[in-house]
Amino acid sequence: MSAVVIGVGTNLGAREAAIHGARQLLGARPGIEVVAMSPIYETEPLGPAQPDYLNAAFRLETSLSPLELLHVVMRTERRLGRKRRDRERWGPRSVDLDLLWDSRGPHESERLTVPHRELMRRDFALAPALDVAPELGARAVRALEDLGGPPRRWGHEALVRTAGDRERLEVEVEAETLFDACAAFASLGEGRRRPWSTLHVVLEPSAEAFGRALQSSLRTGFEVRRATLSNCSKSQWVAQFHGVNLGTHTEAHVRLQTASGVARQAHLEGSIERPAI
Ligand code: A4P
Ligand code: MG
Repeated sequence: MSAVVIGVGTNLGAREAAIHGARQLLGARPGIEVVAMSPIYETEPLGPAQPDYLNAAFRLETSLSPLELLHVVMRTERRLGRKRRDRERWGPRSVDLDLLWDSRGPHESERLTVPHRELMRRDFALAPALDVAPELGARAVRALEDLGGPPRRWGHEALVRTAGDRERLEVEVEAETLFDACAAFASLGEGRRRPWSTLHVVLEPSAEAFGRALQSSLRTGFEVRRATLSNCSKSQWVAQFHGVNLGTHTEAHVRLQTASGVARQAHLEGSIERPAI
């Protein structure tokens, strides 16, 4: 299995949906697993005057060759509705998927150049690529600094990193809100076509952000130590959080139930166990 970074850019239509759609379609292909997604950045267009882009990157584990991957990404662009007229050089497009980097090393052929020719000159490609592939190294970090640093982050998108195998899956999440994080879990699960029965979630380093989101529901200081997703199906899933109240060290168990697709409609239940004095 090899690690590959795919960059995604979109500035026409439902931009965020195109990014998540690309992630799901790529992850559903045999021989490809999407193991990480960068945050989404909102970036100024390079090229003719056109709307701002959303850019992100996926890290794949794949058994496919670079040319097989190129075929898959071009098919994925078409399935997401990319039209020929979107193909003006550096012009606006509903979705553009590029092979940015491949752990197997450079590839040069008539149809494909990897790393992508422009990678080191584009902050919108370099920043998300570094998020999911720190192996790009000091040269890439310096190049990004020379370009003025990473572009601005868009919305409250979660950074999701996964590790594990069929039996075991660990997910690390960084998100502004609980809902964003849970929505990211749900779409990742769907992308794998494997509704989770149980998911143990490693919350470092974002326990604080989860705690903040939960705090308003529980009206108490709360640090999440452990979270579990269960009863996951396409339309409904349940997240359980276990943590400690920072002020009093009471234990709390929180249950969040939601339906995917309406990620912001969530039902939170909390119970707090006061320690015996
Ligand atoms: N190709 C060669 N190498 C690669 C590679 N590493 N990955 C060939 C993907 N494709 C590669 O692709 C045309 C051909 O490039 C493919 O058939 C493949 O054989 P394309 O996506 O139709 O066009 P292009 O050459 O990539 O040129 P395009 O799409 O006009 O330009 P870019 O370089 O993709 O840039 N501004 C912001 N802020 N964010 C963006 O994402 N993107 C572009 C498009 C312009 N401005 C932008 C952004
Ligand atoms: Mg392209």
